Amino acid sequence: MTREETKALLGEAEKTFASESKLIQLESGRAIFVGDTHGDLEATEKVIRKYLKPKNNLVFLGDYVDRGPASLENINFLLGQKLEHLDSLYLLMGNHEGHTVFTFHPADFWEGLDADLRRRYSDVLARLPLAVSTPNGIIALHGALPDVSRLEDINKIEPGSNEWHQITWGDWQERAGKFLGIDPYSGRPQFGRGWFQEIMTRLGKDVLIRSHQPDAPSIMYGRQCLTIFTSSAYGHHVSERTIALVDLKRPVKSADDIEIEIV
Ligand SMILES: [Mn+2]
Repeated sequence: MTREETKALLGEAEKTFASESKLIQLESGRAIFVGDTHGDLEATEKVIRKYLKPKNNLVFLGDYVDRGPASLENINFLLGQKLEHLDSLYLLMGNHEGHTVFTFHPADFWEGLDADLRRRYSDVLARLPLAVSTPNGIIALHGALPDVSRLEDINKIEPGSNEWHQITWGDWQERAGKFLGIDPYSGRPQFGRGWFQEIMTRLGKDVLIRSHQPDAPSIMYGRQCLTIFTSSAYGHHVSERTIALVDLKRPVKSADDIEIEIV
């Protein structure tokens, strides 16, 4: 893509995300959740080719850039697909989309851009929605649950706020407690079982689907917290690329009600 084509794509994407809610409420059909792709364009193309079709809602859980070999191609492909499939493809925000909101290393995608394009990508990606809700008990987002009193309050979360950090940067630990502090090495806020139960009760949800934390057990908290990854960029930490499929008409009470496929 030329610089002009890239800027045109970013301009259109910015308008699209500005008109989308931070909380996407799915209504019917099937939902397909895709974990971090992190520059794994091949995984993204495979998922889009197979699952982007009428009556499917395809939800990517963030972290499209950095780590893998094709970050620029991956994000540009996803943005282009989003513009063509406004009501069936959703791109949630991961921490790697918020590089200028909260800087981190390594960030090979961001550091490889010139200052002008870095600002444009960051302006556009800072507008991505934060969470997906389904009528059958699921909330999906990148990391951990935000400290909001009602689901709709997610619409008011601003990039850089405490709640934004919880969603995009938060990790879960398989132990008691609510907020367990900030990990001194990664800067990630850590949460325990008490936080999960309290916020899920407030939001009226049964199952969380998220990505972000390669060392997390794939199923936690009474089988109500599911962590998936759809990238080869994690090496030995994540051996398979998985997606989660849900029929929105059927009740979902635990991970046992969710179909997992390897792509
Ligand atoms: Mn992440």
